[in-house]
Amino acid sequence: MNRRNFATTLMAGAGIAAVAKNTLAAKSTKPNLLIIHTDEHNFRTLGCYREQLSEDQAFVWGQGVKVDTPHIDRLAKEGAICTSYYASSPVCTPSRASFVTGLYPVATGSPVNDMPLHDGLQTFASVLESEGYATSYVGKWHLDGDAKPGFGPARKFGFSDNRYMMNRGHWKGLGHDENGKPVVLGLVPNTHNAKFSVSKSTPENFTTDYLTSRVLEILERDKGQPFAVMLSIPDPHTPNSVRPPYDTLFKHLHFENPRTMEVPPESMPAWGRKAKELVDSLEQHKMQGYFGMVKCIDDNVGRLLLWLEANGLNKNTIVVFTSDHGDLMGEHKRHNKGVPYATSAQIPFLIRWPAAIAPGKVVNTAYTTVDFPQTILGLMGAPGIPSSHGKNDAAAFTSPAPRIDDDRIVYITSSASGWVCAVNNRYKLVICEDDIPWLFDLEKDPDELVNFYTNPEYAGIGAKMMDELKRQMAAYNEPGLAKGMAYRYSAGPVQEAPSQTGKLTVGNDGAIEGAGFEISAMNAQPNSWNRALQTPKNSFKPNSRYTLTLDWTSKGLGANSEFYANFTGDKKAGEKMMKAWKGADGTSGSETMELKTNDNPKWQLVVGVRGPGHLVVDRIRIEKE
Ligand SMILES: [Ca+2]
Repeated sequence: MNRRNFATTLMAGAGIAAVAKNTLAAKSTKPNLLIIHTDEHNFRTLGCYREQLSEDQAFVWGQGVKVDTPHIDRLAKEGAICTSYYASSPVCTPSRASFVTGLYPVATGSPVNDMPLHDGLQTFASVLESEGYATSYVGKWHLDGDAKPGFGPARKFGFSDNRYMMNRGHWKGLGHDENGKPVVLGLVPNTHNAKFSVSKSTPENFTTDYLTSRVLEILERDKGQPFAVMLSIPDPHTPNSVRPPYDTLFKHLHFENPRTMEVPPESMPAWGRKAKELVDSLEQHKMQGYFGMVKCIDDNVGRLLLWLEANGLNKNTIVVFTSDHGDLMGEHKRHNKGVPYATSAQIPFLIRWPAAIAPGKVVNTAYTTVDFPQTILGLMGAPGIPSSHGKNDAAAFTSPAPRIDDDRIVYITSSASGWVCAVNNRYKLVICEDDIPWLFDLEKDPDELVNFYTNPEYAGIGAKMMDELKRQMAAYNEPGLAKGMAYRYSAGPVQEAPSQTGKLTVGNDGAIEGAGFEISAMNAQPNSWNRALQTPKNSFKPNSRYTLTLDWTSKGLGANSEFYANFTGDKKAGEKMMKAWKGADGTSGSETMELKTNDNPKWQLVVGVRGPGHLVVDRIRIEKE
């Protein structure tokens, strides 16, 4: 029923005065919806997320290396921020398929990129359309197969105005042809290449601005009736380029390597090391360009918020800011997404609705994009999608509680590449074909470097996450199960991947210091060497004397296992100084060691456990004499 029919129906059974009153009531209570959706958005690049994090987590590229996002932050201040919202699958198409349909990707026809949504699926937009909303979609869609750019696809999935829906492509300039239809500027016929100079692009034709301007036109057109508009900005996805002045705004910033980049590949989970290219440095101009794209997005969010305010629509318009997945931006030696690490799989999710959501609310409950349709429709008082896999958790958002901390477990999947994951507001369990299960404690180890799965203290939570993961994999037809893929459910007697938690710093006096390193290798092979920490290359000056002091605690060292500290110089020449010691469970100790380096600048220190055991390095200090 559209709004006109609604009014007519009322008129048939009531007097004119009653109609006027009811129509007004309907108008004032039916909330509008504006979704601002970005592509590949690292949540650490938003001020409101940095505020939720420790300094260490907020500034992984160095102190003060940040982009300010006052407009996006305003949505969090005046509404709710979700701290555990995940892509159903951290890639474009499947995550978006879940976001619109409320189904796990395999049920949508779109479990991997460029596969089209099944015909006839209901979406939150088709529900709102039948509720009388003016529905529109502007920007990147990626659910209509491999069409590129593919403007205005015939299948609309409830977005009645989809003129500016663009299937896919990350071109930087958009415009109109002589018939007023959107075009990619400079597109070379029969190719996907555009001859378009970003450095000469303008607020009229740069893609982020262009799409926002089209949304403003639609809002102006539809403001007299309930509307639901989704703006899908293709940035800050690669290529990392942006129009002036954003292209030079962050030239002064130097991005340091995130500490998780310094971990040796052999200490990473198998699903983490599988990348075309593991990176060991950052390209400064690309990082600066990413920040520039985010800043441009924020300013465009500001344009939209200003319009709502100027038109008196702030209070009754629900504004959502989110993305399809994240971008690791160098963390864990990777760029982009596709893995369950936080900045790949977790998405920003902010929702402002002054009429119903208390300002400054923090929702820590875990959700995936599968939950979006049911919850948004629930909030709007519209019927849900009957076949949805998602949860209507509208009550969590409308409750007066300033903080929601439900330990609900959700399931996320790679859809295609052989890992699955269960996550809640504190723990994350990942299983794959060729490694033992990895259990992260996101509170103790937000860098996601330590595998707690084999730590006896975590046996209960590990089993709980595993049971729930298996249940959801079966319930939602995990594609891996359908293919008979043998995910490993339990740890066998295999070598543990070594892990490093703390950070070493080099002081002004040349001393190297660090704390909080930990290794859990309870199921390791008797003779395996497992690292807890290693110093960066070239930490030691040639021909110098050093003293190492190491305070440690043992938590379950096997009878034949040892802790060790090993200085190595030129490995081929056998330059090595090692000390090993044993410690019963619960004991702690302090070791000292002297090192005299020679001409070789490559001296390095590795500390770890040989064989099964759990070692905590409470403090390490290496002083130069
Ligand atoms: Ca994407």
